[in-house]
Amino acid sequence: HHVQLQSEALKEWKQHIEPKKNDIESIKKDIVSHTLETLCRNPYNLDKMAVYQATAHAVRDRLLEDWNLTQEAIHQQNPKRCYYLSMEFLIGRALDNALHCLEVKDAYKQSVKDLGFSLEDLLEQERDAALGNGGLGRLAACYMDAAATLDYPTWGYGLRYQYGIFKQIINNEGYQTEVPDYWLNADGNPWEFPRSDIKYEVQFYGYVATKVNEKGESRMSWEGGDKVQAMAYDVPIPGYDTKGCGNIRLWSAKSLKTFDFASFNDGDYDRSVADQKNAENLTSVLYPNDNHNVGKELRLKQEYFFVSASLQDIIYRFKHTNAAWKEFPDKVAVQLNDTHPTLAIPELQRILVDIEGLEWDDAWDIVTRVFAFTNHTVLPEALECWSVPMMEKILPRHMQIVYDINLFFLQKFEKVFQNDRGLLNRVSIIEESNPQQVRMAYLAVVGSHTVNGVAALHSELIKTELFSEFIKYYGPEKFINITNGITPRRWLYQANPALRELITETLGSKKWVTHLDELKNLKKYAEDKSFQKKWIDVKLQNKTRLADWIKTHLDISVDPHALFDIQVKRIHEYKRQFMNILSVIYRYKNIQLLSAEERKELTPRVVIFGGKSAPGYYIAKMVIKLITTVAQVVNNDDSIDNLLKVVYIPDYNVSLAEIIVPASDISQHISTAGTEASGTSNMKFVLNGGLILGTVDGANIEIRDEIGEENIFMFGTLSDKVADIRHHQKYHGVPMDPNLQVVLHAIQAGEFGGFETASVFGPLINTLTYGGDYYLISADFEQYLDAHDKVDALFKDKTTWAKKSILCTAGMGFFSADRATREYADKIWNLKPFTIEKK
Ligand code: CBF
Repeated sequence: HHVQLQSEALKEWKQHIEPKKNDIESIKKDIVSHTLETLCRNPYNLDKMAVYQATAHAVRDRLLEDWNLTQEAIHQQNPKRCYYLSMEFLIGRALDNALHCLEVKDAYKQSVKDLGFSLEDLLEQERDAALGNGGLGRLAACYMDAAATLDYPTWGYGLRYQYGIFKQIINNEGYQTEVPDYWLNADGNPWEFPRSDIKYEVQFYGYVATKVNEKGESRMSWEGGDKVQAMAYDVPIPGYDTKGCGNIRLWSAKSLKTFDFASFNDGDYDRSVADQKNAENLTSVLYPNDNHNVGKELRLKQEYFFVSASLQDIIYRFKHTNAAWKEFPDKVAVQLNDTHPTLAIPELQRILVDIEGLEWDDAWDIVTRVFAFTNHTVLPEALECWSVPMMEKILPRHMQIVYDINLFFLQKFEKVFQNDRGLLNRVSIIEESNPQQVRMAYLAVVGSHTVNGVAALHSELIKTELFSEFIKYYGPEKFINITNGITPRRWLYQANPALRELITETLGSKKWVTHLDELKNLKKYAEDKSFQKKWIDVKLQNKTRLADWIKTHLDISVDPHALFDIQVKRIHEYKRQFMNILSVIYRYKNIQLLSAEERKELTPRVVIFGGKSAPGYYIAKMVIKLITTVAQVVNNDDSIDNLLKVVYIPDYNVSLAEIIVPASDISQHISTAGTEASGTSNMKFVLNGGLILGTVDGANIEIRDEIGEENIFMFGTLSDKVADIRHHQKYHGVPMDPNLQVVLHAIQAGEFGGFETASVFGPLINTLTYGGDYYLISADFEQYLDAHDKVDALFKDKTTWAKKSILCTAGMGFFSADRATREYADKIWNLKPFTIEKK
């Protein structure tokens, strides 16, 4: 119930809105006043955290000006809006990003310096907002950046987890252990705004009754059960080169029940607060699984809580415009980031039919014109299914609605494909297992107008495999491809200042920051000796920055002139970090055999790994243990003349990626073909002039097409051959590659950590032998080693390497998140930018 101010009072308010000034004196004043007044600290009890907080508050005030302007502009122009529903937003740090977007970094640097601090030190105080697992969550963050930059009226909706993705610690024995990431620590989070006026009730459990509405019609009604409150927190997302500012609205669960005085008086204090805690537990923690669905009840409740609050908010805003329901799809687009928010489909149908009194078909027409669904994976273990009994218990009315959606869909389907029960079974939203399961991906397909994959190959696989039966009914038009993109702001402009300056100076403007295609103009310098020299120097600076980090944090010395070979991403069998470390062992054993003369010919390598395993993923954790064990042996072997180093960077996150990505010579993206939907770190590395060693999978393929096949090292089985090889291996055993055999023997013989440790690796090695080598490590090993040889050889030719590196960056225009977001806006959302001043 917000108050609308009348003209006189409104005029009065507006007169007192004073824009922040960009001069250093004003900035210092802002920082000092936040120190004294917001934080209640003074110059005698300061620390870096306090000054970081004060600086963050000062910057956020500026962002808020843009945020308010943006809301006002959108309110007045009343355009169609898009809502991006995502259970994950892997945002990372905000301060540096905001300083760049507002183009005030230099002024702040100077101000902070005058006040006795270094801005670089302050930036390090900030905790990452790590509300995501990996690619999917980071993609959502990149798209919010692009939408804000392009002035699209787009908001993100998500959950405000109190604990983001866990912090990874590598213990003394080289195993991953997990500690909670309480990112909202005692110092508070200056980048969020609690909206205590924006709260909704969310219902669970209960039963379904029939009720007669005002029009005398009989309607279903969801009664009883529990209620939890959702409270909004807004996170402003700065746009670059615009006064527009985006928003991610995150929901936090609060109890609706007040303190239970009866139990308190009985002396049962614990019970009296239990309800409160129970409700708040709902948004306590992010499930730490990437590409893996575990089917936990609390997760289902999180998903419903999320979509219920978001839809109530979206509908509240829509109703404010006094438009009729039939206009809803012209005013609202909702993108489902994977199946996680799919319950929004039956939820909107429920609201329209049960509460708003629309007829089923009219409601369904609205629903299917509002939603669109992005699929991010074809891995069977990642596809969400919810058990029907669990759904019936937690969401009894939704379960009925899903049955009806399914029934009507199957009836129509059957009209086209008569007498094919098998086919009907295969496309049914309900899987006839015991217990029955709701196939969320099918529900998402049936309830959306458009389904997109995230890279060309992946979108093709969706059509030919995952949803092939649906194409027969809907036709191919419903299924499109939008290749992922990354934001050039964070992943080049901010993370790589040296390259940013060189590119800007060479191209003569900063236009590339918002028009990434401009990078193509670097091509003409690819063979220019003096430009190559500058380019090589930038890379060396970035490698030195990473080498310093490794020395300071891990006490390992690495030579920045060695070839930096990096694989950082979630640890997963399909991503094949196992194959990488096996090849490192092969390299190590070869070096041992080389003469002094031969060693002179060898390119020294630093192999860098990083990434988290899901806490319950045993094999992935073994891979980490193998890498850290090999690192221990190799790094302490003085006999190999520093020709090889192996580094495991613990707790890989967005902030570390900003240091790691610009420092690669080669990065590895070596998933079994057909398993990695897209990958986005591949784009980040190539944008920063790193070459790729990759399989013919995901976005690697399109990167190759854009930068030229001569500028990428590709190898391995093609996706259309994978099934045959698997089939063959299943029935005839795995033909073991001879070099791989040698490596496995070395592990089994205790060369890494002794016999006891070797036995720990037994189950891991078994995945290749008795396990049938599902991910084709043996089948690809020879080609993989050959590709490594080619990398070694080319790295000796500095000029050719530099040329290829320049052509890599120059060819990456297509992979901007701006292009991808525009494609969503044009092909799916039918969304136009709103009008707002440029900076
Ligand atoms: O589309 C973004 C990314 O999503 C995943 O991380 C995912 O499904 N969780 C995929 O595994 C990536 O390939 C993809 O780039």
